Amino acid sequence: MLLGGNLGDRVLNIEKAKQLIEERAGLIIRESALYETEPWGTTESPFFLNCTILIKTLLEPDDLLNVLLQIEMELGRIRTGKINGSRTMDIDILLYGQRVLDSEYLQIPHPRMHLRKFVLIPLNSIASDFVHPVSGRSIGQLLGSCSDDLLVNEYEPVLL
Ligand code: PH2
Ligand code: MG
Ligand code: MG
Repeated sequence: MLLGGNLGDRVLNIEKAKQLIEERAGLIIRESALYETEPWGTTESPFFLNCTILIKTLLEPDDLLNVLLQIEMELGRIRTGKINGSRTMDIDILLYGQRVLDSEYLQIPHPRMHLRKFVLIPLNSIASDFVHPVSGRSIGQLLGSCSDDLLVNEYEPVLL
């Protein structure tokens, strides 16, 4: 999964999201560092913090999605209807094992993940050999051929 937000206390929101995911969806097996990332698909937003996690869950994808949407709401997400708009928390299912799913509400693998370094860099750090079920290419390979050049840097908190 990919977690990210660009409004409010970004670090705290990611910490809270991870805690709620463990309480309601399943154990976090791996997690990436936090990355500060340039907004993709919009220019007038603040930078995002993003990270990826791998979880072990008993929930089916659509039940998992409902749990994640509920957590987004509890963390103050307001859906403005703007595509790629600013938000306190967005939690996206990128992959679900080797499953491929295409419904009105949920597409797995995430259809734009291979275009975005803010996804591929954190994902590569926890699952570089994982094979994408549609393209048959590993995360490392997808990253190697991704032409996105927006900034993605490991987050270094400013200590006062
Ligand atoms: N999410 C988006 C659109 N743009 N840009 C960055 N850097 N990080 C995101 O998580 C992000 C984005 C839509 O969900
Ligand atoms: Mg998203
Ligand atoms: Mg989302």
